[in-house]
Amino acid sequence: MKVNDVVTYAVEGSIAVITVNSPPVNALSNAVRQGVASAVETAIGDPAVGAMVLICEGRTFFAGADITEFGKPPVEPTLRNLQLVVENATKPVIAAIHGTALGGGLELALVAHYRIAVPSAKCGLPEVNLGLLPGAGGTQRLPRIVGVEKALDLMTAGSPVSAKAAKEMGLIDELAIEGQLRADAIALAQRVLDEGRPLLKVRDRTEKLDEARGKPEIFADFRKANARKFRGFNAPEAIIRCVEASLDLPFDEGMTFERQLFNELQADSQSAAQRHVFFAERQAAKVDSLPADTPILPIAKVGVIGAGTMGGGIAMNFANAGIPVTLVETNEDALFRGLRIIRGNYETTAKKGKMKPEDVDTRMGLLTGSIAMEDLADCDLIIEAVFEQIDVKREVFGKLDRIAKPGAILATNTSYLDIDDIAAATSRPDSVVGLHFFSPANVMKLLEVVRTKDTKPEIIATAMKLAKTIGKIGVLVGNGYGFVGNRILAARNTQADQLILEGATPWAVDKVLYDFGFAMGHFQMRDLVGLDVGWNPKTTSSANVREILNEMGRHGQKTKGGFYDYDENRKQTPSPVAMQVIEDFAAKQGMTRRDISDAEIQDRILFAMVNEGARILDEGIASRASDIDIVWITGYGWPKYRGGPMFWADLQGLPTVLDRLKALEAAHGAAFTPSPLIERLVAQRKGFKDA
Ligand code: T1G
Repeated sequence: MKVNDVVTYAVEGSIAVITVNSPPVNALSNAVRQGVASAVETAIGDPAVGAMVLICEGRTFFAGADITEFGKPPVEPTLRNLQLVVENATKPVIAAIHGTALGGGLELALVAHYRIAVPSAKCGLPEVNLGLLPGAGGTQRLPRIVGVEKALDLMTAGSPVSAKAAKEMGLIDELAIEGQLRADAIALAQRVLDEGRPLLKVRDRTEKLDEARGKPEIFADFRKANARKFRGFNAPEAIIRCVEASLDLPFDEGMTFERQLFNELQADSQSAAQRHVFFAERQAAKVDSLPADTPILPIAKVGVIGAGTMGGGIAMNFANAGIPVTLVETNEDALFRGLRIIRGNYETTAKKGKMKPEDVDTRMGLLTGSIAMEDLADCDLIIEAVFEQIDVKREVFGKLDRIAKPGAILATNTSYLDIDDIAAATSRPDSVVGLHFFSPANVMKLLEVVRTKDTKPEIIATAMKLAKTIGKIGVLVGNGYGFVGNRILAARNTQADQLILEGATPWAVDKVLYDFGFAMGHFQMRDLVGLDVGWNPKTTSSANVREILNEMGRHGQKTKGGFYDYDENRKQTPSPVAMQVIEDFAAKQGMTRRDISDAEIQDRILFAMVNEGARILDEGIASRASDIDIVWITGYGWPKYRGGPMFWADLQGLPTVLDRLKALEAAHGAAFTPSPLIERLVAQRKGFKDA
């Protein structure tokens, strides 16, 4: 019978089956919680029922609390009160898991008396990814069922474990046969009844906690081992403190402690930022301007031109997804070198246990080398990753146009060049698109999909779908200088270069960005990428500090010297040589250096980036402020707990941003001339999220 729109109740023999069907992921919304509570109470009151199964239809068991309800007034039964109904049921409750039992979904399964899952299921507590902690008893029950150390790993990693691993650690009791979860769950419920098994409550189990008692080093070692990974994030430390409480406090007091820390995290801007990122990532995959029925073209075979760092990395993405690739180079030496590097990358990954050794040959088997572009004639998609010069790109595309089959997608991996200009070298500009990968291309998640003025809808739709297929986060951007990411990086470059001439040191600038949450500072990143990227020894003229450093052979980390000096372990130290170059160059410019505060460094860099983001939005190069956030979080290491440059600006308040920009414009010129979009939004009392 229907309990409500999303929950049904049926009785098979003496087993009640409570089924939830609330697409897309059976999140524990108000309706789901109300329906399940009502059904459990019905089963308890039904004399024909001896035990009950809680199961979901659709793609997954409950995937967690309903994130869209966060911040709204609680509606009974809250998740915790629903858990009490289940945990105190006088008849056994069996949780039947498929898909991904996550967050509150797994926490609900933990108050059932037994848990069964199909082998393809996964279980996890990913709240840490939202800047939260498992707030429905996960931090108190998980250590009791899998032990303290596994609980710490599971809850701070935020990634799910397989059903097999879950069974091995005691998280679930049985594995069902794939495809017959319902039947196996009913059978388990019947066995629990027939065998008179006890109504096991996880909250009452202490054997796993006892193993950790008197071992404070577990927590000290865990904190030390993860200090770098957790740096700046509030949630992981809160989770560790809750697990410590599970040892030190009686269960109910532990629950109170968990609730207190959960509420603190939920109210914190870090969680708001990380929830923003969760939805922004999913939004970025949607192209509002494309009709839903836009055809997706089949990509059965890919061609990549250029087997260098970028071309090789790009080719790996497709081989990883099982798509055959023809990799073209100009000569055999370059081709074989490129293939050797790819094989080496795979062998390193396999040695780290991140892929099966046999997969190295499987994936290499998908790569065909060639020195003839004619071999790309049957490819559905061809990506060029050749030298970043417009003439070279145009020549390649002109040739491609004559070779590629009708309907093929012609893509360029250019970082800065005008793709309209490249497309004009072909007779099919509407089939040309930018696929801007980030180095290392087989690792970095971000893929800027660049539309030109002519790129046709099916090419855009296909490219966005392809991003997902190869495990990237695709963001559709317009064709403008530096697209989105590099254009904002250029704004940061300008301020950073200016600041070190005016009196700041590169290490002071880097520390401000590191303390803000970036994994590395600006100059450290430039040393890593290489100061000689885009530098031409033939035309260099000591026009700026970077050129001078290059002329001195200081190309960055790879030459053990750039802005920093590097030892054999690549540990960097501030370089007196680089500092002298900066001071001499500033003097030559007639500049008098001054002390510059960290606050000024941060303001000038971050507000210049925000202002550039606003210009990008105003010009339509990005269609959402949140897309810009995703670009900078996934492509450039903007700290996720700060939500991205546009989210961070909204957090400061656009009126404040506008005031600071005006002050900075007065002191430092046009880079800070407020984008008209910011002025409009302030006048309308809106934020970037409304843009
Ligand atoms: N609440 C609301 N909507 C959700 C949701 C959730 N928990 N999870 C996913 N969606 C939506 C998502 O926005 C998208 O919507 C659609 O479902 C498909 O998602 C008390 C407080 C489950 C692995 O963190 O990891 O429980 O765009 O595109 O790639 O301790 O979604 O289609 O309109 O991601 O197949 C904890 C988050 C919550 C799990 C499926 N749970 N979700 O991945 O599809 S906090 C999570 C995921 C909590 C308790 C705490 C993934 C997925 P639309 P999708 P997918």
